[in-house]
Amino acid sequence: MSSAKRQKTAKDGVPYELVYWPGIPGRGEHIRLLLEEAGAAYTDKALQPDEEGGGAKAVLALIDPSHMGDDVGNPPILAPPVLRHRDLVLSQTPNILMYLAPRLGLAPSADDDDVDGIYRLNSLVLTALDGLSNEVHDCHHPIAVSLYYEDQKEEALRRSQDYVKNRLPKFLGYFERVLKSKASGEGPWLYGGRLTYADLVLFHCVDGLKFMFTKAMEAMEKEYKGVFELYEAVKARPKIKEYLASDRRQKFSEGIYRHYDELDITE
Ligand SMILES: N[C@@H](CCC(=O)N[C@@H](CS)C(=O)NCC(=O)O)C(=O)O
Repeated sequence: MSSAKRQKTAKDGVPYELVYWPGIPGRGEHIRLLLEEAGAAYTDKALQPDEEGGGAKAVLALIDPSHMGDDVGNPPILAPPVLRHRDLVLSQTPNILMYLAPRLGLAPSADDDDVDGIYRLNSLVLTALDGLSNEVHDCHHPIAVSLYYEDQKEEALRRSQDYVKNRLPKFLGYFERVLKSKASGEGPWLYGGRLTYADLVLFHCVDGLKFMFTKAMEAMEKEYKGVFELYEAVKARPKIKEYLASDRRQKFSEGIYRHYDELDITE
């Protein structure tokens, strides 16, 4: 389906709207993956042209310093991704995911027996985003976000070397341990023996890392078997598979996960 607006039935009937930078999967991708797996109705502003109020224009309107939030209690926004649902305007990726996941059946909800499950899942998600997303961005921008990669190449290489040697194995090893824990339950999933949004988050992190640190990730496949099995299991899910092959899925380029040959190191 090529349309930016998908009209599958949302569980509560109100479509979601994602506002994020066009041209990269970025942090917005974590949100897309939940919506896609659940078959939820949503509009992806990144896929709409600027002239129709989409694309970068939608983001810029929200983060403009003159934007003062609104009368229904939504504060101004500093950075995307942003989720709009009914009159709620939310920022911060893990916050948005926590809002969506129980509604989309990808985390225990308040009515479930596992009332604390969502907080346990949030621990896993925040850990994945710390080590396998935020720190990855620091690998190509170790000095300053406001500088070009070309202005910090030497430091980026040093940072990447340390990341691949120490941090990447630490975080992949942690998730391998989670997968072996009793809490993970049966099957390839991180928590409770069923697919949750934490699995989708880890999937996207691994996908991005495979793009950026291709050689290192290949070398780690044997050691962190469970993590890569989870990756393949998510990739094979029918709705995710269809989404990944569609033109709704944007290619990795100049976002968090970037491929620079000189940073594609083993150890
Ligand atoms: N912790 C925030 C980070 C948001 C963020 O850094 N967004 C990026 C795009 S992925 C951005 O546009 N940042 C602008 C800025 O930091 O000035 C989240 O998880 O949503």
